[in-house]
Amino acid sequence: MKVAVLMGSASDQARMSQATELLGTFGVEATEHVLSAHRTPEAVATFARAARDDGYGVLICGAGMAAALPGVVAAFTTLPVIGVPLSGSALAGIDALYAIVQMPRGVPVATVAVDGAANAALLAVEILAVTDGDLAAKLATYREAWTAP
Ligand code: RP5
Repeated sequence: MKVAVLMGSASDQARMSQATELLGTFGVEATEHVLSAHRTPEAVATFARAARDDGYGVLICGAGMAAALPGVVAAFTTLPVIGVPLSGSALAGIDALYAIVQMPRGVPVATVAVDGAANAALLAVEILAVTDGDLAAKLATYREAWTAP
């Protein structure tokens, strides 16, 4: 299954591409999309509604400031959505963190750290690895190398 890496602006790309690159090292196909909850809401809905049928297993959404993108995407799909709050605003990402992490009951978004795109990728791999033994083995190897003293 593929992973989609969505972001609210092209200005988010440098930080969100960390997720795309990390997914690639695990052999997970990842596609990047600039889609905005406030500038292109119809396109966001269209993408999210079709994502399961299009072969996606997890959707990673990075956004800064009011950061509605992850929640809006989650409203249109029951695929797991991982939100990445992005810094760069006058409030240094606290605004995006609060917006993304405080989803009301019923429509969850799993939230990682501010600028935590790499962990979003690892969490996506962990989700896909629940039903993919090869991927689980790669994760075990990665974790072993990462935590080696
Ligand atoms: C959000 O507003 C984007 O995710 C970005 O982090 C922030 C600023 O967007 P631009 O002004 O670069 O378009 O929608």
